[in-house]
Amino acid sequence: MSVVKSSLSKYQEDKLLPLLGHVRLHLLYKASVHGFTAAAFHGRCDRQGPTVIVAYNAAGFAFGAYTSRDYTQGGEAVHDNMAFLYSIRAGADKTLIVKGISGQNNFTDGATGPNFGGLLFLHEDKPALQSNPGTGFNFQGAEMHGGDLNLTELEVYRVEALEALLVNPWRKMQWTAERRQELKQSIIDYKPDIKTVHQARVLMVGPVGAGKSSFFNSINSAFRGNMTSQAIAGTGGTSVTTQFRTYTIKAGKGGETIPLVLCDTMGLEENAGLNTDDLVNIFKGHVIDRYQFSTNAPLAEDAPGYKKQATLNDVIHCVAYVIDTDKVSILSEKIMDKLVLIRKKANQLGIPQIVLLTKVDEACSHVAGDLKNLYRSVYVQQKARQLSGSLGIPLNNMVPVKNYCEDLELELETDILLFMAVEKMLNYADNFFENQVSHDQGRNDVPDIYRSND
Ligand SMILES: Nc1nc2c(ncn2[C@@H]2O[C@H](COP(=O)(O)OP(=O)(O)OP(=O)(O)O)[C@@H](O)[C@H]2O)c(=O)[nH]1
Ligand SMILES: [Mg+2]
Repeated sequence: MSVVKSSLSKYQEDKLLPLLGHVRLHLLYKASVHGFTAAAFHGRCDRQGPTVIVAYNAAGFAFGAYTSRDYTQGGEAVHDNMAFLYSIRAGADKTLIVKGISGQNNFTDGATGPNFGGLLFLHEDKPALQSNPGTGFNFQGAEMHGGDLNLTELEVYRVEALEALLVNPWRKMQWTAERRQELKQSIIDYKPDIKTVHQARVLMVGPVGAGKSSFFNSINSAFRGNMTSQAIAGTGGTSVTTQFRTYTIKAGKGGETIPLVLCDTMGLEENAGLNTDDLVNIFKGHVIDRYQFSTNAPLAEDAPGYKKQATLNDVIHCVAYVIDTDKVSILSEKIMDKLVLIRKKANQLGIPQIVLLTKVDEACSHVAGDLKNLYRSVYVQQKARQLSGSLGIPLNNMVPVKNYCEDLELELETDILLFMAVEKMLNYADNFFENQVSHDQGRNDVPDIYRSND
């Protein structure tokens, strides 16, 4: 995915930032990239906390609105005494700032484009503005936008307080080359607790575009020592991955295979995507590599892709839910229901589960600037806590990572986070093996619970 670039000029940024205090701006939405529609705006900007809109027109104005409140599409008229409109124009003496009219509401939290009464952006899902001075805010149209109601661009930024870094990180980290080497070696040396099992099989499950395939590519790159992109990753309306894939990884080109198999699945969607019955088949080791998922019907027992005699080598030993950090607050009810159901099935089979919180670089500008800020980012910690609460997975099973996507070279910090995620997966796979203690060590067949059809 190409990085979405801000259209703010240095001049405009220098004028805008002082209006907002000691803050950093994080671009959430850019209409020319994500679409000039209310739905595209809400999809990226709902529940993001304080935001500022920047609209641009051909008359040379950069203008918009700040609110300290969330967009939620709750349909309410919102009073926000922090909200204001502003306009920046090169050559103008000073920036125009317009506070709300006392006693009036400042915006309507509906499903339309952002509606600040006096200014309604994305009018009729077009690059257009509706200007109604006197509604909520009093201003002269000529001063605000020069009377040009066609937008050449519209951006929304999350306004992040610069203090939003914890003094004490919530996880202690060592960002050294020795630590990277130690983690890498411990993974290479890993041996499952059951003699007949040679590799830990970890399954990645999560919404479309969360970064499942990229995680495998990143781990593969970190072990090989150079960038690889064996799994197809990218963005589409629906899941880019349509086959079940089981990937092995080599420690260096031509090196030994590491004791981890990463299984990649099709993304979860509200009404389509990965079928939860197929997932249970995968948990139980019945699905072969390259099985083409069908969203209509799960794999039938008599189909060619169905492996009848699954052994402990074939079953899943740990599940990793892969979730985009920035999307935690906007996971739909249907996706949450699916995740809860998957979690229930995994619990029934005694499979330990962790969460990979991806795209931490996109989620927080402090982290984008320096990955070492990861465990000091208040935003990332909040998202981890929020997801931990809603899925009922303890906070210490939340593992934030950054995948290699646009990078040309490996980075120490990225590698360390990736290796830590794998270390966690292997520790949890061990818990799975420990749960099989009553199982005869010399045997390789699955526990009885795997034979029931629940
Ligand atoms: N900035 C950033 N981008 C990421 C990260 N992980 C993935 N991406 C991007 O997100 C997009 C989707 O990544 P994929 O790995 O294809 O996601 P997926 O979960 O396999 O998606 P489906 O197969 O469609 O379900 C790609 O454009 C990646 O480059 C990350 O950690 N940081
Ligand atoms: Mg994929």
